[in-house]
Amino acid sequence: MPRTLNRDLPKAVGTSVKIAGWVDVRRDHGKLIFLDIRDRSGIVQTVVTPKAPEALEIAKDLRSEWVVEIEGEVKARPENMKGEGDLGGVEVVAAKIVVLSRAQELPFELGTEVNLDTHLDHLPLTLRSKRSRDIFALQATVLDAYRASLMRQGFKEFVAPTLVGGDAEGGAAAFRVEYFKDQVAFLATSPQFYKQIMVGSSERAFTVAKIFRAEKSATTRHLSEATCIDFEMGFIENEREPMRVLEETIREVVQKVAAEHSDMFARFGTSAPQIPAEIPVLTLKEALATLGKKEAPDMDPEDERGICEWAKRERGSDFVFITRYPTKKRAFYTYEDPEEAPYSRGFDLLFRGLEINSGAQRMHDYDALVARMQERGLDPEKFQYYLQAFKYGMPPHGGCSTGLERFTARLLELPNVKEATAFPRDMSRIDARLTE
Ligand code: AMO
Repeated sequence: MPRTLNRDLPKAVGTSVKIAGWVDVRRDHGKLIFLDIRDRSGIVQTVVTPKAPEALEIAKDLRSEWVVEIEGEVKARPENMKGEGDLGGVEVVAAKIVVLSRAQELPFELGTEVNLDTHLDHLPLTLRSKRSRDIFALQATVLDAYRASLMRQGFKEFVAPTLVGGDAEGGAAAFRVEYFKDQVAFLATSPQFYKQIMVGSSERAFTVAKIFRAEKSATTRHLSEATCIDFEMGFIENEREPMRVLEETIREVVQKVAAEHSDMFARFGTSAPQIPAEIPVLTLKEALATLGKKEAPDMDPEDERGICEWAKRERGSDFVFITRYPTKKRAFYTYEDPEEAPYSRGFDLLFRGLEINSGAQRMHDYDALVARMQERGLDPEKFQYYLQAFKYGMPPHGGCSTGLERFTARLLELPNVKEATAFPRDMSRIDARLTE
């Protein structure tokens, strides 16, 4: 008999089926044993009665997370016995149970609240919890919708390399790789150079890339390995164009997430984010003035939270753009218009108190870029490969990068970005905790 997925059981009332999955919960009631069986499509109750004595004997041994196949008849549950959700109206009366895999006793009941370290120590188990399944179902939708939106807007996906010859961000600490003859390599801190090079090939390019940051800081928003969705586009007037593309993309992602996971936000004690007709845009100067602060070269995490509260209160927006940071605070490739000096055409997008995206118009003139490198103490010789893109004709261009884990974490208001990472790496963890 072929397997039926739990979600198809309401259409199968009165027929015999075979379901397969994990024992989520077992409950004993007198001579009856109830098993909640979890598969990728949902959880359904099965009941084992003395009318199937062999199945009942097997059911007596079953514990949470054992993997089973159950054959039986699908019945509608009486009105007063209905459970929650779409599958609450049916149950499977077991005729036969086959154990596919046993599970050892669990260290704690799945779904009980444990501290973050304990949760991360046991990810092969805790990723099965409803909370984790929700988070990563939402993240998959974010990725899918982000890609679809960029493709609709004329961007082509490419795959960026992870082994690189230098640190694109200059300042973000890079992991060294000792392997190559006569050269130290690094793990990429950003696909920055490659997406700019791809503008020369496809005008509008995007990539979903792994980035590696050897930051010696343990915070709720930093990972050693993160996932970025980066895009870059040619023929722009200024940074407002990539900002508009980003805004459109974020709007489409939020719409898709809200449509597909409407019930999820309530489970996480939040709601779908609010985006007004236009996401508010403030210069750094305006943002600091709004917070009653003196001019400063950057915002600290408290300022980011403060300005997001303002945007929500005054503009009904969970998102706010900050522009016009001082050029010297931004990466060397950031464009500065002489009339706007000393401010750059870089921008950040803040969402519910956190920077989730950073971008800019870039320098596109070869001579100006070489001069900027020299100003910053970078040796243009070492960037000859990248500089070819500019030597051989590069239009004015710009783009940006969204941190997938940060975006996911703020969508569900998770307190730590690590919870929005299936397998997080930080200073003190690669799967297991690292000893000091
Ligand atoms: P930036 O360094 O701001 O910009 O990175 C872009 C976005 O990536 C995410 N991010 C991180 N997430 C988790 N842990 C980290 N350690 C981490 N570092 C970065 C953030 C951030 O907004 N090349 C530029 C982008 C551009 O100009 O297009 C860059 O790398 O969400």
